[in-house]
Amino acid sequence: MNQYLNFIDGKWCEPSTGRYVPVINPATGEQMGEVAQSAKTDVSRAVEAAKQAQKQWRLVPAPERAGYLYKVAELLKQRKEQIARVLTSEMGKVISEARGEVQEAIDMAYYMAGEGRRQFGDTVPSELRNKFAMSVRVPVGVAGLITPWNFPIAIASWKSLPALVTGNAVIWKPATETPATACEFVKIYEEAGLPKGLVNLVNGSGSEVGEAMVEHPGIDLISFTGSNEVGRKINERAGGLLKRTSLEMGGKNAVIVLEDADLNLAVDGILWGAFGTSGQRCTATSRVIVHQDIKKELEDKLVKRTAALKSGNGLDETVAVGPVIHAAALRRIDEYVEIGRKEGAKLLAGGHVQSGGGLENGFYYAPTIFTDVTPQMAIAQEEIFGPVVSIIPVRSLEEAVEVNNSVEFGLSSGIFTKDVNRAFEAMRDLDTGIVYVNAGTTGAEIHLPFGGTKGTGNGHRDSGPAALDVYTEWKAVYVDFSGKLQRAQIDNN
Ligand code: UN1
Repeated sequence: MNQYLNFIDGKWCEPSTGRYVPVINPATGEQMGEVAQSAKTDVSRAVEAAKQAQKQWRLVPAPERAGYLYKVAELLKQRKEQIARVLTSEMGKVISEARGEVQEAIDMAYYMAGEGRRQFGDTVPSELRNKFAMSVRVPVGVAGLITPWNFPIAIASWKSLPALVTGNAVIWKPATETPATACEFVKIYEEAGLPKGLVNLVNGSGSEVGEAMVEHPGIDLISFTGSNEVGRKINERAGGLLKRTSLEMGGKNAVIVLEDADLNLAVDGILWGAFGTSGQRCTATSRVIVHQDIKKELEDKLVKRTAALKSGNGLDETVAVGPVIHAAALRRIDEYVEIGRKEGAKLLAGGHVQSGGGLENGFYYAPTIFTDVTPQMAIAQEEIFGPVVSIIPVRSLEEAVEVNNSVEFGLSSGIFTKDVNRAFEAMRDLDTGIVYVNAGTTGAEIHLPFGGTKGTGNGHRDSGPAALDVYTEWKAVYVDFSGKLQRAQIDNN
C-alpha cells in the first residue's frame, strides 16, 4: 500500500495524528494508497522549518536560486511520462492531457528560473540633487499554498516556483484526492538539492490543515485555487488578519459562435473546452452562445461528434473522456442535469451516469449537451465542473457579449468569427481575464497572467510576470549622496 506522507524540514514524516484516508483511482474505484491527515501541530512544525530556511534563502542571489529551478525543470522533463501516469491514475484525466499538464509545470520551471535574472524594479531620477531613487522586489516570507485536484502539478508549479525564485519559503497543502502527484513534485524539489525546510508538504483536510495555515501568524500569504465557497472564507479570515491572499476560483466560461464562424473549427474548440478533462477545468467551456441563424447546424455537428467520444480509463490512449473525480462529483453533476431538465432546457446528448462496458466501478458521466437554454437558468449561471455544456441562442454580437458578462464569474471566454472588427470589439467588451479568438476557453500559456474578473478572483494572477506581485513586496530605496539633509517637497520647491 502506498503511503503519502508529509515532507517537513527536509524529511518525509508521518502526520502527528497517525491518521490516513484512502486515495481512490477514479477510473476503477480501486484504492491506490492512503494519504496523511495532518493537524495544526504539523503546520506549526512546517512553519518553524520554513521560517528558518527562508532567513538564509532570501540572501541567496536570485540567479543562484534560479539554478535550483533549472534543475527542477530538467528533472520534471526526465520524469514527464512517469508523473503523467501517476497523475492520470489518481485524478482521472486522459494521459495526453496529463502529459500536457506536466509540460505546463516544465514550462513554468524554465520560465520562473529565467525570472532569477529579471525581477526588474524601477530606477527613477530623484527630485533632489545627488540622490538616487529605485524600487526593488523583496520576498514576503513564508507562502502558504492550497491547491486543487484538477491540475495537481501545474497549479502547484504556478505557485511554488515564483514563490521560491523571489526568495520565499513554501508550505503546500495539496488536495486530498491527489497526493501522489504532490509527492512526485516534492521529491523533485528534494533531489534538486533545495535547502531543507524551504519546501514543506503538509497533507490533510481544508478544515484542519487549510484553516491552520490561514490562521498561523508565521504564514505571510495564502495563495489558493479552488471553490468560491472556500475562497470566500479564506478571504474573510485572512482579511481580518491583514494577510495577503491570492484567490483563483470558479468560472462559467462561454464560447461565442457568430454566424460567419468556421463551424467545424468552432465544434473542435467547443468539444475540447467542454469535455476535455471531463469538464473539470476552471476554464472549461460551460456555455455556447450561438447566433440563431447557425444554431441548428452547430447543434447537429456537436451532437454527431459527441456521440463518437469514447469514455474510459485515461491510461488507454484511445479514450477521449476520462472519469470525474469521485462519486460525490458524479452526483452533483447529475443533480445539475436534473435541474436543467426541470428548467425546461432541451437535452441533446448525454444526461446520465455511464456504467457498463467496463465503466461500472469508476465515476463516469456521459458528455452532455443542453440547448434552448436561457441566460438566467441555473445551468447557465452556476459552475457545474463536469462534462455539461449549455447552448444559448442570441441575435447579435452585442447580445452575446451581454449574455457572456451576465454571470458572477469572469475567467475565460472565446469567440469564433472571421470578422476582425467584431473580434476586436469582443476582445474589448468580454469581461473575463482571458479571451480567445477562434479557440475554445482552455489552454492558457504560462507566460501570461492566469486569472479572472468578478467572482473568479480577488485581483491577483497566477503565472506570467504578474505572479511575482503575489510573492513580493515593493521596497522603495533612496540613497542621498549629497552629504547634507535634503528635504523632499520642501528644498526643491
Ligand atoms: C484550471 O482549470 O484550473 O488554461 C487550470 C487551461 C490550463 C490550466 C487550467 N492551462 O485550461
